This record gives sequence, C-alpha cells and structure tokens, in this order.
Amino acid sequence: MNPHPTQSPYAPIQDYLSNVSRFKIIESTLREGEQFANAFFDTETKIKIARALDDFGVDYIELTSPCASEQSRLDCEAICKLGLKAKILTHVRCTMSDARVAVETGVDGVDVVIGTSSYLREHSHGKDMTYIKNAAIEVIEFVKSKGLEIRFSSEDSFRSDLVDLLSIYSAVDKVGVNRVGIADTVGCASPRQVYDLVRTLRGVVSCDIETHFHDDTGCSIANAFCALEAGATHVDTSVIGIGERNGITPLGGLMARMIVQDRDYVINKYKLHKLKEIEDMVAEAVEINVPFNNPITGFCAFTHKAGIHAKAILNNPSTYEIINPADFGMSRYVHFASRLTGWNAIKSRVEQLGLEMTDDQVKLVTAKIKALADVRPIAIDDADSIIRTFHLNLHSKDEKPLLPNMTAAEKKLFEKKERELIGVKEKRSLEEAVDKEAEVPISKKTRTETVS
Ligand code: HCA
Ligand code: CU
Repeated sequence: MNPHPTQSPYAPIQDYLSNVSRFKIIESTLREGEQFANAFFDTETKIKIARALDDFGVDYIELTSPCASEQSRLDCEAICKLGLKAKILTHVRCTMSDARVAVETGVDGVDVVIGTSSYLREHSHGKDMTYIKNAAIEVIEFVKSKGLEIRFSSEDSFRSDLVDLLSIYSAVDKVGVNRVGIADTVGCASPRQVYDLVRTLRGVVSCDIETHFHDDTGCSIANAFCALEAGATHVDTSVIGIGERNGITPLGGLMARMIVQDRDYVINKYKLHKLKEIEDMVAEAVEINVPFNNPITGFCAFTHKAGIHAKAILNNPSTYEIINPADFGMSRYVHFASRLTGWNAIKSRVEQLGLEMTDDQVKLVTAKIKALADVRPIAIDDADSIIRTFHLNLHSKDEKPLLPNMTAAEKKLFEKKERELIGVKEKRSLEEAVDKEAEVPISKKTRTETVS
C-alpha cells in the first residue's frame, strides 16, 4: 500500500522532506472544537474527551485559553492534573499577559498565535509586523524560561505577505521556538499552495512545523496531507472536524488518508478501533449526527450496493475498498435489498441466513427481489422475508405469498414486473444460446497462443 516502503537513494528529493510516515497530531477538539457553533463542554465532558483522545494515542491535546473564562482556566488545570500520556497545550494570544496566565496552569506547552494578514492587522488587532516580531520574541523567551514548549503561529498565513511571514518565522526560529505554525484560518488554501508554502518554510526554519487547516473549501484533509509531504511535522485535528464555521481537518478523515499512505505507522501508533466511540461521544456532546459521508464511520462508508460491486467485493474486498474496515473495528456490508442487487449478493445473504439453495434458485429469488424493488423501496427485512418464504415454498406444497403486507396495487405491479423479468431472462438465455453456437473457442485459442 505504501508507495515508498523504503527510501531508495534514487528517490526524488522531495521524498526526503516528507513526514507522511512520522507525523504528530495536535488534537484541538477541546480548543478549536469549542469554537464550533453547537459546542458547550462542561468539565466532566472535557475530561471524558481528553481521556478518550489520550487513549486513542494523539500526541498533544490543545485546550482553550485559560484567559477565555475562569472556568476555562480551572478546566485547563484539571486536565493537566490527569497525568495523561499526551502533552497538554493551551492556546493563547501572543501577549505577555496571556502567556503569564498560561504558564501557571500546569500545561506542557503553550501555542501562541497572532494574525499576520493585512486583513487581520488592519481590522482585528491593528499591530504592524515589527510590533508582532518583538511581542513574539518576548513571549517565546518567557515561556521557554519556564521550561515549557512554545509554538508561534500566524493566523491567516495564506493571505499574509510571504516576505513578512518568512521573516517572522525565521526570527522566532533563531530564538529557539519549538514549532512554528501555519494556519489556513479561512480555508482558502489549495493543496498546491500548501505544498509550496510549507516547502519554502522548511528551507527557512529548523524547528518543527505545525499546520492548521479550515475546511471552508473542502480541502482540509488534502491540505494536511500535502503539508506533511512538504515537510510539516504536526497536524491540528478535531473530532469530526468540529470548529469555527464548518471546522478543520477531522481526526478520523486524517486517519483514513494516512492509513492508505502508511498502514504500519498508523496502526501501531493509534488505537483505531476507538475512533467510532470517540466520534459518537463528541457527536452526542455537541448534539449532531456523524455525517453519512464521514470517512470510516459514516453509516455507508463500507456499504456496497451495485450488483457488480457486490460480486467483486465478495470475491476480494480490495476490488472496491482502499481501507480495510476491520482495521477500525468496522464491518463491511453488502447491500442486497435494492433493484441494483445481483445474485452474488443474494447468494451471500442466503448463506448468512443459513439457508440452502442452488444457484438457479438464488437467481430466481434475486429476480423477485429486484422486481419488488422496482415497485417500492424495500427494507432488509422485506428482502429477507422474500428469501425465507421463497425457500419455504421450495419445500412445501402450498405457495405462500412472498410478501404478505403488499397492497393490491403493489401486488399487481409486482406480478407485472415479475413477468417482465422472466421475459428478459428467457430472451437473455436465448441470446446466450445463439452466442454460444457462434462462439470461437476462446480458451482454446488463447492456450495455443501462449504455448507457441
Ligand atoms: C482562530 C485561530 C486559529 C488558530 C490556529 C493556530 C486559526 O481563528 O480561531 O493557532 O495555528 O484558525 O487561525 O484557530
Ligand atoms: Cu482555526
């Protein structure tokens, strides 16, 4: 699965920059996630989420600023006292007054941020780049003097002047910042822009590079991936991606992307089986449903519907799955109750139900299920009950109706569809017979060719 399992000396140069096989996660559900419209986390919920994330294996847990409110400060202290394996960070503005409060909470590190784009400089804090640089250096030296990790990040990096950005990152790198952060605050960046900026920055600073991507234009996972390819070391995530507006890179989605890249790294580092539980916990806390199209845990993430897909999946799941659901404790599901179903899917269901039928019988019952699905949407129960009754009828004298709860109109339509299907089937077998007669013996021909 990993296209670069070993680094060859002839690998293109950018592969040496890539950190896709050694990235770290800064989990921000309890900071960025608290900025989600529906989020209100009481202390107990925060502790539950922090413990679950720690158990999952994230490297860092980022918490709301202790300066946001008195309760935020107390919660930050409480989480620091839990003795988690993950390092605890808090996130504050780049000012000495915030930094002083942050270092007293018991955190392992402080993430500071200040807006550097002209939009934010003019319309938010009103400070120029020289002021920002001096403030950053003072804060960094102070936090370091307390023996804590310090990260400096520029809000709205992708709409900031590149020269301004590189100059401030280079200055903070020189005074020993542990990480610099790039933030796509408005979700405007494309993967290629991300790659270019991170790669340029990688050549300017020697410290770690953290990245933070909003999802306004649907690129948050792709951007995180490209950032790692370009040499970023850390990715910010939140559970289900919750955050300001429509949020940031989701933890689960990132896992999906990364497991395809380097299964061993992801599987050995994170307890992937816990993902669904964590997502359900957070979804419940913020009163949302996990979206249907969520990677890994969306209700249909491993559901196969069309007959052609189902047949191939039943033969070999890799045909239509890039991720093995079992890696996440999930299961695959072959959808058999629809008009798109095929006899292979029904055969597998017949076996699951512990019934015995010949292939011809399975084909016949498949035709009936498809006929009914043409009349009305059918549920799994309907399909199962058709299969069971059909099976019963095979072994008994009197013919029971396949579905007892049909209206007269449905029954009529069903019978018509059944007749049509049988007609199609007869036409098909006639065509097959004609084809057979005209057929060149392909297998023979191929064999001769291979031998000679
Ligand atoms: C925000 C701040 C932030 C900070 C990111 C960072 C952003 O606007 O709420 O600290 O790197 O998106 O810029 O979340
Ligand atoms: Cu953000």
